[in-house]
Amino acid sequence: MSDSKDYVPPKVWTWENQSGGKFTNINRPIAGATHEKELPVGKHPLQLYSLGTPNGVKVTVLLEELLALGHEGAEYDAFLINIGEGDQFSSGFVEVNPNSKIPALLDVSTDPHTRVFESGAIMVYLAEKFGELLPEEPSARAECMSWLFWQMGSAPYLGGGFGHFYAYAPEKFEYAINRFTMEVKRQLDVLDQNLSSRKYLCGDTYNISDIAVHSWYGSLVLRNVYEAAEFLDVASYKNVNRWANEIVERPAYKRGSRVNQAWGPKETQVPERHDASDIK
Ligand SMILES: N[C@@H](CCC(=O)N[C@@H](CS)C(=O)NCC(=O)O)C(=O)O
Repeated sequence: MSDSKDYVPPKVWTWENQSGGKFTNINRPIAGATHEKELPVGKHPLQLYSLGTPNGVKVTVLLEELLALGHEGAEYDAFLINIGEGDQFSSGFVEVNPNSKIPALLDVSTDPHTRVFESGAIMVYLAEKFGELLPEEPSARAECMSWLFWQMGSAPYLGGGFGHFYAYAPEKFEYAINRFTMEVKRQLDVLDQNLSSRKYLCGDTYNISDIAVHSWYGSLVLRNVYEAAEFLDVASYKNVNRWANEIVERPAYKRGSRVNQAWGPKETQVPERHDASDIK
């Protein structure tokens, strides 16, 4: 890799000289499976193949909310997909998600089975299947969908942009860090202004958009993600902090946010979930 200030892009990019930076070993410019391997299937209606990252946690928190609401059909097996080891490129995983990213869901209670990929699509699928946490009235539904899609469109600037260049890139590029810091602080301000007059993102009622946005921006303000709490001055977003602190007190959040976690203190990890008692 040449020094960034001397780099002149070639006429046609080729897959070589990729070095440094976290995730370099799993990045590839081609889609599809790298190896043959079936996915395991458990005993419950819903089979989740995931990892406890913000995109994964959205789904496990929603599933725990649905179970808390009494929906037995939301019982799930959560299998661990180790993206650092390339599990997302197995033939079985690619059948459920051709995009090779967690989370991926297989609903085996339908005939034929239903595959769903993209965390936002999984959330809408589950909310519609159980008639929960997604308003039916058209304008309330539009507001919920707007914040859900806001999260899906915004978080890549936070994770893939800010987080990547602030925490993971092999060098600190001032231009990239400035560009993405500007955008992430603007996003935090969008949320903060919205939450200045609303208890939850859409008003008085908690819904899937809160779960989705919380997994990224709630964690960012509460958990020193990317060790950037001071750099981003996250404490100054008072309304986001108030909302985020309230959500982490929900029992379903406490349960779901631990599923598919294979790091942190051993006693809180729940790498796989096949029964409610797996989350102590
Ligand atoms: N837009 C997708 C993003 C999913 C995503 O980026 N997942 C990451 C982990 S958070 C992943 O599986 N990365 C593996 C890879 O890039 O190979 C979603 O929301 O489901």
